[in-house]
Amino acid sequence: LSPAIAQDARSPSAAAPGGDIPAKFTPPVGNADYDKREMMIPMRDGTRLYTVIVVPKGATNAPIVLTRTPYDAMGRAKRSTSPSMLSTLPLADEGFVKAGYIRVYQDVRGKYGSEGDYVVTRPVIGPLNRTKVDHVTDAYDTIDWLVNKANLPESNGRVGMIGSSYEGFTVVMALLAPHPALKVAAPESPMIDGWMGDDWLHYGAFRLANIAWLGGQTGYKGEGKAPPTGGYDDYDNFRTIGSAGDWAKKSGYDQLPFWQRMIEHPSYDAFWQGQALDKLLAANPSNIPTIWEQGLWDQEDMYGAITAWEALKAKGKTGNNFLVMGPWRHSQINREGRSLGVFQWNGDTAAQFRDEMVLPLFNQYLKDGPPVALPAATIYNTGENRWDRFTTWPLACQEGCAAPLTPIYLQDDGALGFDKAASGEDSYVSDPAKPVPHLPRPVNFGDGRWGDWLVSDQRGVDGRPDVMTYQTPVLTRAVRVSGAPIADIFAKTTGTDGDFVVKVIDVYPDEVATDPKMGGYQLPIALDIFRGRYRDSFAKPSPIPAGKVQQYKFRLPTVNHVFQPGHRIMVQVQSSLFPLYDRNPQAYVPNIFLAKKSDYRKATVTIERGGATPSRVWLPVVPVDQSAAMVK
Ligand code: PG9
Repeated sequence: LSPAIAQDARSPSAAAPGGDIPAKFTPPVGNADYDKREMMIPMRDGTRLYTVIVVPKGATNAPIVLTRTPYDAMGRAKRSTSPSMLSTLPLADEGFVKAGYIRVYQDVRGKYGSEGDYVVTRPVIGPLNRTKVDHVTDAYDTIDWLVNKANLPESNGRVGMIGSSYEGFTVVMALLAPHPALKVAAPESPMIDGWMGDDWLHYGAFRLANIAWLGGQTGYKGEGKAPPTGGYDDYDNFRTIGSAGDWAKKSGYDQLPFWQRMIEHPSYDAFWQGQALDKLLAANPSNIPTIWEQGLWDQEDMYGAITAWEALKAKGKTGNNFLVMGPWRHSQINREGRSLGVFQWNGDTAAQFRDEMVLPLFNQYLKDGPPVALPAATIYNTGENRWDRFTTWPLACQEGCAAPLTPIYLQDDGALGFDKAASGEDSYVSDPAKPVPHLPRPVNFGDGRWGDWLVSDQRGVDGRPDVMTYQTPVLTRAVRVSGAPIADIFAKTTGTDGDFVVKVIDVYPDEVATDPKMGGYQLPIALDIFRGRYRDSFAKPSPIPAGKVQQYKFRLPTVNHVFQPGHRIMVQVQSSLFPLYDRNPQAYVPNIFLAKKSDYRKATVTIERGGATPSRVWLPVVPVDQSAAMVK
């Protein structure tokens, strides 16, 4: 140690008091072509929300695009540290940047830089939200501040909102009582109904895959961080522990208020109904031009966008209410859309959505750009690998469409066909100790397969004794399906509760010359799960009478697909899909979240075929040539 340094602690050579990390470090961005402002925008209750406003240098009269997020506004607005606005903002913003927009990201209350209390998908003010603020008021107050020239002189006073998933949910909330300056909206895979089919449950079956999200979101104030979890194989982690409630207890999640609220409401009661945004939209339909986006293989929010679009359509909103469904996983719309799993699409379909649909619509309403001729529904044709632009959608449905649904029946010896069999049954043992995995084991929710799992090859489970497989002969002509199939299963069980998983699958030819590894691939085009206790009422579950045939009828996700000649149509039926969904104990208990280990029982499930109880899937079969229903 040099004596001179040792003597004088204030020498520039000595470490500074407080250490080497300064409280604030802001390297100059050089000749940036933008100005990034961090603001605390006051809401009506005095709470201030952290907002990042990125303004192109020299902007005047520029429109604003707003995203409200629980996922770190600062991080969302920072793809890289660069003097270029294009490189700084995320890929999905490139079109807006090139068109001269002001881009705004805001932390929702209680998250990251924002003040206030965070409430998971905070419900609208009312019985489920006793405060005086919600995302409707926060969006309103934010827009009011942004269009005030004193705050943001560069703006033209017009705002569009965009965002995916939770960020899509905040867009939809803003539509319930919109600020007059909100001129256009793009909810992308928005969370609309957490019980029916988005994020938390599907027709009453709980999605274990989402449980860690809650820890990351609500375990700690401000910045999110996921609490520690257990072993690698989530199949074993969840199977050995018992119910979702047991897992939550072991992981400390029983301390989390949203978890406590959720397990009090396993059924579709006022808690879930009061938050269902399709219902709230139908009661408060807005006139704001809205483009709804959803992935055809969205593994998180498969239900919301199309249901909300349908709810508005039923209220007469047609000229300003647009649906786009692409060949995407959840939120893929923010990234590249050239492929999903092993499937390659016709170019970057996500960029096509952003550049050819969203941007022109935003330009029209925010910049007086030329009017855009968006069709009512733009849906990727996953069998012919191209976009279809429909003047009306769906092409076939139960009531009120140009074509009815066509039943395809489960037949003898694993056959599937348009003729009803005389009679017959198929039985399998559904054993909660050996549930059917949703992906080949080991399954770790963070192993990188989550995003693509809905297009995974179902041969992974085909052939298991507890998976019933039915398929048509090789098709000699193409079969087009355009709409939402409906599963309609008649079954009895030795248990008093049970789940039904139904999949509609496109089976590739045994040999695919252009891509040999695709030979025999079983591509699910629509699948979902239904919890049997809800067969008569979603709000009031009831035990299944053991040994008595019951009907399980539920809508499957929307498809726009052509089964090509040489392919087959397949339907699979099974009683678990694990660990994605929690297991049904198969013995009726009041609350499956709280089932005890001893409640889980094997059950023999018998699927009925033919006669008065013909298990079938109602398919939206229509002629292959639909050019008359399409915009060129
Ligand atoms: N699917 C996520 C989510 C949304 C809302 C509630 C819970 C989870 C998301 O991607 O934001």
